Amino acid sequence: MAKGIAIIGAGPSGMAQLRAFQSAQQKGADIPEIVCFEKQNDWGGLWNYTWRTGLDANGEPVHGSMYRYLWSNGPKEGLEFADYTFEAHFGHPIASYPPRAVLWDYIKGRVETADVRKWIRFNTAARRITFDDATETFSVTVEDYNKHEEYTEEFDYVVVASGHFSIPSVPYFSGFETFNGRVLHAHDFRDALEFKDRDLLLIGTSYSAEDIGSQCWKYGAKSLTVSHRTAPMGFDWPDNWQEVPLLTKVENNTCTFADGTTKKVDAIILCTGYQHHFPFMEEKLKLRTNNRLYPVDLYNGVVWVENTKCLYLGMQDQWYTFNMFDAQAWYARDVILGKQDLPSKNEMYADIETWRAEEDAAPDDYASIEFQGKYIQHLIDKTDYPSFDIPSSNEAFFQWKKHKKKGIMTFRDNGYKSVMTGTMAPNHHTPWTDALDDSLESYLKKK
Ligand code: FAD
Ligand code: NA7
Repeated sequence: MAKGIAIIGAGPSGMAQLRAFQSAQQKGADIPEIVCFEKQNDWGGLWNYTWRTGLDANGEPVHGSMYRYLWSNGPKEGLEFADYTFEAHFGHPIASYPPRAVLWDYIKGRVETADVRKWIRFNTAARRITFDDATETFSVTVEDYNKHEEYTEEFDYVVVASGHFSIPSVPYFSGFETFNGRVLHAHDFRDALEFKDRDLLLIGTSYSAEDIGSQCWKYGAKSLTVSHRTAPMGFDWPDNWQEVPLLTKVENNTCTFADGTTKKVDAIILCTGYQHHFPFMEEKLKLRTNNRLYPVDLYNGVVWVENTKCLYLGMQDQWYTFNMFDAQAWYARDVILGKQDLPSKNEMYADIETWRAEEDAAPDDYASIEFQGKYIQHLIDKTDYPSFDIPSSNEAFFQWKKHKKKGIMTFRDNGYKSVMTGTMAPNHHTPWTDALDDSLESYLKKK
């Protein structure tokens, strides 16, 4: 059995790993020493909101990409923990699209109950992780900001759970350097009120563009123009919202698009996605992938094929989130505890290719959701993580997609049935467009 495990990051994926080990321990298993290094001063990863942008108090790149007024962009019924339900946490059923603070409270509740905070060293950033083939151990060098010291410890296993929606992909467009307004990436967006009464250009057509645009619309932006590289989103946008082809240049405040049309704007938000970025991993351990459902080089989406003592959690593009991280964490735990057989390198690479080919063949989002559901089922079948009805869970996502198509500003007013408890979510007391207070207290108020 392994002597020591280093976990990098105490976001939802790292927290799932801590809970997975604690669950085994609770059932009587001997577990190795666990040390989780977290560069922030609290847990929750992206759900731990920060007002900061740029560098944090320690000069670290700010991890947070979440913003005020963020409400879940998918139904909570698709992410519910199988071992800790929303109803158990809040004491009563709640509506289906909770704001950030409510989801943060939920994910914290489980690990507080599990009493695993003692395994985390906060304010401690991973700096350099290397593997010595002779001793078969990892050297993990970290910086402790409380003590102002750097130190190195040896571990048998490393689990990287540092997230991949934090380091922005930032394209350049001609004229940016002389634009008379603010150009920012979604990573640095915090408060929609900054753009009240402003004309706004967003670039990109995925979650960030859709949701940041919707927030800004809700909080009073004058107009929204969304520029696409591949295809428009095509929702039933409000009258002051238009979709245009790709930006070609900016002159003063005037933006020109590929079809020759122009628009004067006050600010430009680049909703152009994020990079998988692991500067602390030595090259032979470093995951290099784009954002997709089945990244390269990870067997079962988790185990680094070239060194199976190194594992990555949460590196997939995400329909499912929290319960997928759980399925991965339970599996990773059992790999570390020696309870999972790993095939040869060639077989692992061949298996990865089979999954990736299936991902590539998925004709639409519905098939992609089913693909991720199948992946989760595949992992759950290997461990004692409580099984849940994945087809019904997929169905919650299908309904969500349909509700978005029907009304992009009203989809959050719908409710779905919990796959874990069978309870139907109540409607929220206020339609999303009118609900300006995103606090936990306001959300949990009964009608
Ligand atoms: P993260 O949450 O990113 O956590 C990683 C942790 O690692 C952080 O605490 C970080 O400080 C730490 N870390 C990083 N580098 C180091 C280092 N060198 N040393 C030590 N610690 C380190 N998902 C949903 O289910 N619903 C949503 O509505 C939703 N909205 C989203 C909105 C935005 C704007 C973004 C960016 C993502 C959203 N997500 C949403 C997806 C989100 O990725 C997951 O919910 C979840 O936060 C991923 O968890 P994680 O632990 O893998 O990564
Ligand atoms: P995504 O989902 O990775 O999407 C990135 C978007 O940015 C996508 O529409 C891309 O267009 C677009 N993009 C990327 N590069 C460019 C350039 N150079 N020019 C124009 N457009 C570009 O990132 P998000 O931030 O939206 O979502 C990430 C997570 O945050 C997500 O899981 C949510 O939960 C919240 P493409 O379609 O490739 O042409």
